[in-house]
Order: sequence, then C-alpha cells, then structure tokens
Amino acid sequence: MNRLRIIGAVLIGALGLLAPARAGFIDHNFDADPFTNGATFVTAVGQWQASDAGVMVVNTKYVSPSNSVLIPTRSVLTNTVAVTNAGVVWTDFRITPFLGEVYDLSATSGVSVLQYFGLDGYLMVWTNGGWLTCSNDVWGQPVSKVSTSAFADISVYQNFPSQTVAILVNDRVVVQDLPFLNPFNDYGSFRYNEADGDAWLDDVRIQATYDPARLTHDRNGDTMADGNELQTYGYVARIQYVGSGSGYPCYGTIQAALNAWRARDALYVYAGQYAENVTVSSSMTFGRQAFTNSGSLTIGAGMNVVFQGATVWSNITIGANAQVAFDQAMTCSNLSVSANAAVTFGGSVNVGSATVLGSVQVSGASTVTVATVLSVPTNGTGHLDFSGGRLLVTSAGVDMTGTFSITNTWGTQATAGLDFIDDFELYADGTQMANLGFRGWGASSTGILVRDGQGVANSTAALMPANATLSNRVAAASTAKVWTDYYIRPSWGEAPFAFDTNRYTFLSYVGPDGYLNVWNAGNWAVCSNYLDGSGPVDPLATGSYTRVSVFLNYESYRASVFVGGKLVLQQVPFPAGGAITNYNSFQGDSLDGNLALDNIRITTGVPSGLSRAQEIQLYDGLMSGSVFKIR
Ligand SMILES: [Ca+2]
Ligand SMILES: [Ca+2]
Ligand SMILES: [Ca+2]
Repeated sequence: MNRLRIIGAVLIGALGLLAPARAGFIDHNFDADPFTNGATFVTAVGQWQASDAGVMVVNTKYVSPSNSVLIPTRSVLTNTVAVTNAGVVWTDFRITPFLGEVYDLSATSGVSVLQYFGLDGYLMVWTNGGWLTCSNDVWGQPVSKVSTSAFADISVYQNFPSQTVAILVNDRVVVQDLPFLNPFNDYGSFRYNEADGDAWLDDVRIQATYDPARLTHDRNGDTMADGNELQTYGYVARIQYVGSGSGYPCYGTIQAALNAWRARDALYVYAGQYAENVTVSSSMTFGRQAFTNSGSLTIGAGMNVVFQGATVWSNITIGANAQVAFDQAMTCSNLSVSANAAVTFGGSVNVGSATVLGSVQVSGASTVTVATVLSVPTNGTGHLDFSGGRLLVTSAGVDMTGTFSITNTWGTQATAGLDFIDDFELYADGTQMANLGFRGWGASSTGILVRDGQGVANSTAALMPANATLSNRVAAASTAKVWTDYYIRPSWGEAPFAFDTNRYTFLSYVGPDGYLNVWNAGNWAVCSNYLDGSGPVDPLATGSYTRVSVFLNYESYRASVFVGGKLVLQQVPFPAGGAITNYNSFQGDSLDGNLALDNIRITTGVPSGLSRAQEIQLYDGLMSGSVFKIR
C-alpha cells in the first residue's frame, strides 16, 4: 500500500486535511485577495489547506492574466466545506491534471466520490468495486480526452437525499445515478491528492446550484440544458432502446426497458420479434419502428401511451381512463378497452375480437377490421367514432363509417333503444340489412341492401325487393307516447290479406291509387285529405320519397297519422286495443314491388316539421277553442 501512488485523485466527502475551520459554500477563482500570486495554504486561506508550501497560487497557467493553484508532486490540497442537511451540492472546478494510475484504494474510506484522471485521458470513477472509465457520456457518445496542457471542466452533482452522484466532464454527463461510496448526510470536503506530477486547479465552486456559465449544453435535445435537468430532475433523460440496434442503453426485452424508463425518457423499440407480456404503467411514447410481440400488452389505468410504429400483439388490455393512440397499423387477436378509456387508431387495424367499454376512435382514412364479435357495454357508454375511417366487422359483414354507438348485442338479432334514428349514411353501399342486427334491424332477405344515391336527396337508403320484410326491434322502457317518423318510396298495391290484428298497434299500406290506407276500427281508411281542411293529399309517389309520421299513444291506445308533415287521420284505435302497452318493432313488407326506406326516427319527442303535432302529443287530436275541465 502506498497512498502516494494515488495520482491526481479528487476525493469528495473526505475529512479535510489538518481539520481547518469549516465554513459554507465557496466560489473561488484565485484571482484576487487573499489568493494573490505566490500565496500558499500551509495556513488555511479561504478554507483551503495544503500539505506543504509547494501548493501555491500562480499566474503562469493561463494566456490571459488569471491565477490558478499549482498542486505539485506529492501534495494535497483540501477545502473543507461544511454544509449540513444538504439537498443537492455541486462541486464545479477546472483542472489541468497529471495523468496516471491508481493503486491505493484505502482512500475510499470516508469518501462519497473518488475519481482520478487515467493514463488514457479519461476520468476514472470508483464504483461497485471497480474503476469506471468515463470515455462515453450517458447517451453512449464518446467524450474528448482530458489533456495535461489544458483546463478541463469537471462538475460533480451530489444528491444527498438519494445518495447519488452525477459527473460532467466538459459539460458532458459521463455518469449519473452513481451511489455514494459511503453514506453522507452532509457535504464534508473537497480534496485533491497529487502524486507524480503537477496539476493546476482553478474556479472551484461548491454551491447548491450548478454554474450556468459552464453547463450550457443540451446534449439530449429536450430543450433543457443538461445541468439544469440534473438540478431539476436529478437525472438527464435518455432513450431506452430495445432490441437489435444501436443506441445506449439497449435492452433485450421491452419490459426491461420499461422498468428502466423514467419520466421524460423515450422508449425506442427496434423492429423485430418479441415474445413477452408487457405492462405499461407510465405514460410514454413508443417510438418509431414496427415490431411484433407474440405476448400481451397491458396498459395501466389512467396512462397516456402513444405507439408510433406499426405493432402486432396478442391481447391488448387498456385500463380504465387510459388514453392510447396507435399512430400506425395495429394488429391484435383481442382488444379490451376498459370503461372511460379511449383508444385512437391512426392506421389500419386488424382485431380478432374486441370488448369496448370505453371508446374507439379512428383518425385519418383508417379502417378498423374486427373479425368477430365486438361487444360493448349494456349501459351504452361504448362509443365508436369512425367519422374519419371505417369499421369492418367481417363476421357480420358490417362496413360502417361515421359516429355511432352500438349495443352490447353486436352481431346478434338485437334491438335498438329509443330514440332510434337511422339515415343509413353509416353503412357502405351494398351492406346487407340482414347484417345490421346490432342496430336493431332484421331482414328476411339478403337482397335488402343499403344503397348509395337511392335515399332522400340522393343520400343512402335501405332498398327492399319484392316479397321481403325489414324490421327494426326497439327495446324501450314503457313509454306512453312514441313517434315513428320515416320516409318511404312505395309500390302501390291492394290491401294485404288477413292478418292478426291482435299483434299490431298500427297497420297501413299504400293503395292502388297511391293513398295511404290505415286500419281503423275494422276497416281500411283512405287518407286522401288533410284533417285541417287544407285539401287533398298528393298520392305517395313511387319515384320519390314521402314522409309518413305515426303517433302512438299507449295510454289511450290510439294512433294519429301524418303524410307529408300534415295530419291525415287521428284517434285511430290500436288494432290490438289495450293488449300492447309499449313499442316493440317497426316492420315494412314489400309485397309485389319494391320499397325504399330512409330517415327513420323512432322517438319519444315530437319530430320537428310536423304541423300541429304538439296538439296530437298533448290531446291525441286536433283541438279548437278554449276548453275548461272540472272534476
Ligand atoms: Ca483563476
Ligand atoms: Ca437536456
Ligand atoms: Ca339517407
């Protein structure tokens, strides 16, 4: 053991030499009194204490007239800074070192940080029982060597609460998160041991904050100078790489990188095949390559996660209140979106099956393909917004666009709730109405199709060939008054044959003269005049749409009918009388010709645009004069 073989070593946290008076933070450039040229430190000056008189202030090391402290061979210089209950302490200094080797590690006793300048010009730091060569910064980029002929800027960041150290060499973070060699709650001293050659020390600054004139670079490009990052966050942000590619640090698994990830870090997964179950419990961005993971993805509640590359997963579970965006194509076998969570797709999506209790939104011209059943909650909060894209459910033959909610019985012969509104603009041209059971539709024939350009104002409508039946089943809580408002392009024909009047609250057909015929107390009533006396009704054209509106009152068991927005019949008894007490279904039959349907609204409120509809809603019939009732 030979302590003097410690070459150019800097010890922080050691006891001071000869225990001089302890005082607070310092900021010394040795350019002014008491550090005049030739001053020595055998007797302490400004908390500085030297081993011998060879340690002195000189003015020969700079081109510009400035003093530094010469620390010759086999000398020690110490400054004893006493800072109790330290949070963060920065030790900034400039040094022209003598490069060498270290043999004696007994000096680590009582030291929080021990470093020296190695023969190859790199800062060496003792950690984990070995010397760490600081030839790269914490982003894996090589740093310049320290020269024996020029000052190097060294900054040591000490975080006493976390007992960790970060060191910058010439404004490059070469290590961070380095544990103290020994535990300290207080800053003790700064000590420089020189053994084999001469070193010059200048601009020693031991303060609670870094020197902003020295630490100005933003090497990681997060728009905050890295010294400031250390000061603010205790570490500088990095990119956590995963897979086969360059970059530092780079992990073999996504989860390992996630575990290392800290706030403000980026996560970069290289293209490749992964096989792991991944849990994301922080908000972050996955950049920017496509990768395949045969395992599952679980995103914790409340997290905000963005995937910038195309990804393939087995199962994806998105926790409550989480927000997840897939900017590129995404494939998974099962997608589960928890309540109040939202998932946004910016690329094409292939999902084997999905459970959506939150919302799914598609941006851009994306298509979401769901192979099998998509289930959504019974409470109706499942929300699908495909206004910028399309939803394909291949098993159900569904091809939809727009904004819509779906019920929990997707893919089955389901029922719609009130208010039910469908203008058929959601569906792609050619969609079979038989496949729209999730919207309450039922069709007797695959030939009943959604067709573009066939609806009201050349919009999209449902077209029925002859001998077909189209229905919509409504499951609604018992509601006294329901309006069914729709547009039809009928065929004219004879009255239907016998039917079971006990099954219906309202029956109508379009007769051979184009008038609506309504079953009224055992007979067909021809609706050829408006009840308000405004004249005859135009026959319902076979080449254009006519609006028909039916009001059903489940308290009085009577109906009223509007054609073209005006009342044609009122107080029509339900064929079934009082046997039916709430709305069940709407059904259209095309008997010997075509029938087209558009803009159907089954609502509890009065549809707009109907003349005197409020009177019907309130009184079941047109009223005149002033009525007073006493009971
Ligand atoms: Ca100076
Ligand atoms: Ca930065
Ligand atoms: Ca339409």
